[in-house]
Amino acid sequence: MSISTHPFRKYMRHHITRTTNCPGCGNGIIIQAILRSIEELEMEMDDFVFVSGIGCASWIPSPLFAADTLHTTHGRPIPFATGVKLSLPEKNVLVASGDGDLAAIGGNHLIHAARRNIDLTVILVNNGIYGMTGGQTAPTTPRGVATITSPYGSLEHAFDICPMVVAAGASYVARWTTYHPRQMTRSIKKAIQKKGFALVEAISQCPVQFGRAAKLGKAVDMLKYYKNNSIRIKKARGLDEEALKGKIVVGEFVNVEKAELTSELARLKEEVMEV
Ligand SMILES: Cc1ncc(C[n+]2csc(CCOP(=O)(O)OP(=O)(O)O)c2C)c(N)n1
Ligand code: SF4
Ligand SMILES: [Mg+2]
Repeated sequence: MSISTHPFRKYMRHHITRTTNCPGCGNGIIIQAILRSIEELEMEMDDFVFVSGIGCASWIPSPLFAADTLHTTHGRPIPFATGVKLSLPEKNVLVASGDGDLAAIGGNHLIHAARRNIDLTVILVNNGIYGMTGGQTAPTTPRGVATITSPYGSLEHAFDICPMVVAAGASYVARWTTYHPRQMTRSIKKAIQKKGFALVEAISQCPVQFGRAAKLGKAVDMLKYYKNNSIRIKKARGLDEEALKGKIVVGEFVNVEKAELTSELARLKEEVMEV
């Protein structure tokens, strides 16, 4: 389907006629999941401010979406988003960015935003690599996988993003792969509606950098890999480390209600003004 006849064309800027993604990139599936969530929630693009950093995944909202978008510096979308949310608390602030952007250079911002439980929605696109800059090892690259900077296989242990963000204090955390677009959409809708820090980790294929280096084949082979190696969190909870080796645990990791920063600030402001 061409971009001009796509049912979500109405959500895209008119001067954009082509995508920045390579053929087979998972980013297209994630773009659809975000836009479908907005459509199914019957929300408007004006209800949102979209924020991204630098990397292939950072092109998801900007310049594609016909909305207020902030394409910021590498690793810093969450600080920018925090500033937007504090000054415009009525807006839904949605960050869409890569694993390198949010969990490597931006890792501290990620855990501290979760700790503060500020009302942001974060779509963390995890392709296990620095895609845009040529395929270097990321903190999310699975141990043993070869990349351009670890040709004999990465010796490092990878971050397990979802449990890390749960431990930091987020209100909503879920993980799906691009093989699970419906489930991903349901989680993005919940993340948007959650009053608090909400993160959806989208495991996504980068056939050009990751797939080639890890010898996982083309995009379809990577989707089949996700299908065959994903395991629901409920089932995973009963299994030991050995049984979970190589598996992608998918589902909801946490969904709780707790005090949120912008509401707490508004409450405090009222209390102080009354004195
Ligand atoms: C301060 C700074 N350091 C490094 C870079 C180079 N750089 C740009 S994007 C990127 C990594 C992108 O990886 P990721 O966030 O995973 O996005 P992907 O391309 O994989 O979607 C790097 C290292 C930069 N632009 N700025
Ligand atoms: S390099 Fe990888 S992540 Fe970047 S657009 Fe191409 S396939 Fe997608
Ligand atoms: Mg990446």
